[in-house]
Amino acid sequence: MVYKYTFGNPFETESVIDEHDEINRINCQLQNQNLAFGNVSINQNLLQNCNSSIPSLGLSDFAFKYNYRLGDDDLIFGLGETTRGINKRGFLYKSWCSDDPSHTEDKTSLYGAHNFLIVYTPAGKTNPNPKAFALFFDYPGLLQIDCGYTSKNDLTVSAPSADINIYIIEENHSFVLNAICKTFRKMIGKSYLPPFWAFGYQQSRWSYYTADEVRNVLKNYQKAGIPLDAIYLDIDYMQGYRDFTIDEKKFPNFAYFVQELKDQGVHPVPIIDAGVKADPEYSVDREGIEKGYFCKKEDGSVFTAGVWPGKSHFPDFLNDEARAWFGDYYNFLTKKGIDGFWNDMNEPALFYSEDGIKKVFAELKESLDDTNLDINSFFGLRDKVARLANNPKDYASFYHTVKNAAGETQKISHDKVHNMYGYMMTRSAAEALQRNLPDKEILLFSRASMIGMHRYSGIWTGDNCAWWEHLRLSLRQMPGLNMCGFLYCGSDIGGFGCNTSRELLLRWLAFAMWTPLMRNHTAAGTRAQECYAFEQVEDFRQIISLRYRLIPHIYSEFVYARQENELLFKPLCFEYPDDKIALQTEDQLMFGRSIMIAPVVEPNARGRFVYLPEAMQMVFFSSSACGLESGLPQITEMEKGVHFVECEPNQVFFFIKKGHSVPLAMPAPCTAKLNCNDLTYIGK
Ligand code: MIG
Repeated sequence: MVYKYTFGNPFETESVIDEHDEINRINCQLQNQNLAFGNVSINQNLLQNCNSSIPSLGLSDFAFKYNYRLGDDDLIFGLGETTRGINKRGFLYKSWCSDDPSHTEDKTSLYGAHNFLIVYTPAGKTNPNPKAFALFFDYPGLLQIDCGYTSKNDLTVSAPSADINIYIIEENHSFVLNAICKTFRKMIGKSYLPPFWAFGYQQSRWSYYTADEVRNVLKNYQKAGIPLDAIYLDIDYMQGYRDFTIDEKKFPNFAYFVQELKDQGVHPVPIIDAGVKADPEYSVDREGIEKGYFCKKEDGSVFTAGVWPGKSHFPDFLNDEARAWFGDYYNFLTKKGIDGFWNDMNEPALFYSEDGIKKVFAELKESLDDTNLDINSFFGLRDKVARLANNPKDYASFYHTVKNAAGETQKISHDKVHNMYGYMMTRSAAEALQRNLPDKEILLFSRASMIGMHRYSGIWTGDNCAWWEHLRLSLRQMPGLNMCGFLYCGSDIGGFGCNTSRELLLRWLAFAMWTPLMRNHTAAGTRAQECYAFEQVEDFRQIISLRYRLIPHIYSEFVYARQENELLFKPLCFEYPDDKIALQTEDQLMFGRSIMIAPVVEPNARGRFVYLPEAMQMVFFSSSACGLESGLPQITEMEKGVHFVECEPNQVFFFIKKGHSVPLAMPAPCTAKLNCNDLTYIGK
């Protein structure tokens, strides 16, 4: 059963597209309301003010509050790309797409806004069967989701305005968690399907600065015999960070260069940034201004903020015409043979706004001669500058031009629809690519996202670090992302920030060989992170080769999950709902219909403890002689319970459920050379 509660006059997000008849629609006006689960209270006093912009993100009082009393044993799942565990209970999250490169566990927001969560009550003394319901807050602005943080048994979701749709999903099913996810996924529409080559191994760095550097990466991968399907072009391939331009000095004869790589099975994948450089000499900026397609300030002038290229303008992706206009520019690159893109900085990230920086400079000038700063004035000075970036005031200072339900044009301030920006940028690309190249499959993924965007692209999880904690975080994010519709996902393997280590990279690869997006990426200034940069390169070759051997299986599980609205990665308790240990397992996942993975995620480990919720077949790949690169793995039957499995960094193991088998191909240098007809089945 699905209930849809409508409060006020919500902004149409198109997150939900399948409004099937089984939805029970309840119009709540603007008053307190008991829902099927929990209740909503509306603060009429605050509501009066909520037509103006959000003054800051630190609001403690919200016009709209949803509350549900949690039982002591309840768990909370979902919330997509967020920090901490698979079970989200005990922390406070904020839905507000944020460019924050420090994903520490205290962070309330990352790049995505994924307002879907499930409350699960395992079977207990008072309820013989497990129970669950899910909530989806269809709302494009700031949302605070307090999962028993302020008060341990209160799930409280608050919003600054009361124009909101809430969906509640209830299912009666022995695998209730899975059933709920399926219903939700049906409501939000089928997930994006990338091209087959996008399941190959991909190498990135900020940046490979010249065509020759890219050629060199490819040559080294070939020399090491490590399979590869894509090399990324970060912002430095452009002319002065201008989207849809190529620096011909560094990348001469670009179309020829693209072909040269593709002839060797490797797709170059350029980055596109949300901010368009403010430059009257630059045609994209000129056209955007002429046509009125950039976001504007209250007085109608174009909103200007600094990002990579310096002062930039921000396409109004919420406007249908502007969206079509920007999307068509991707043609500039597809015409040169490009068939993959990554959209970055689309929260949108703002280093500073023109107005903001003027104000700070003026203030600094005033206090220029005061060198005797005490604790308050010193930190005040520092914060003035630090707070220029991604400032809530700036987000409230510009406007989108949108059509309302009656088809009339209206202005809406950005902060009210902030979380839709990356979603609509990516939709702009996806729709244009579909319109212009209807028969071509194109790789597309984005940094910022909201539910709904999963129909158009995948995501990567942004600027993580070369920390073991972030390997664990990546594992924990995958099931939540799948619940929210995002199937084509991955994290920067090896870590984006900080210097990685050989051991961390190997262990990370052994986990990421299961993620559909398998991309090694790192920041400017870090040590070389390409696999060939480390000792005993054969260890890397063997693990990546095993990924290729598994691609037929991974791809078919992906297609199945997409088709049937299933999860590719599941927490163990989704399949073993009555198992008390499975409920708490945060470092193992079910993959597809037949596999359980238990990656090693600790430094200096020679193996790890694994929990088997039932008897399974352990598949162990030790070296090329024992299945990693060719040949067959060792298979051992194992009983239900806890086991210690020894596993060196150059080894891989996983489990196949009894009665299932998994196909293995022979490795290939790239997906184009993979023979999916020559398969050997392991397990029985
Ligand atoms: O502010 O384009 O997350 O993957 O390498 C940094 C440079 C901008 C952030 C992305 C990262 C990319 C980087 N970008």
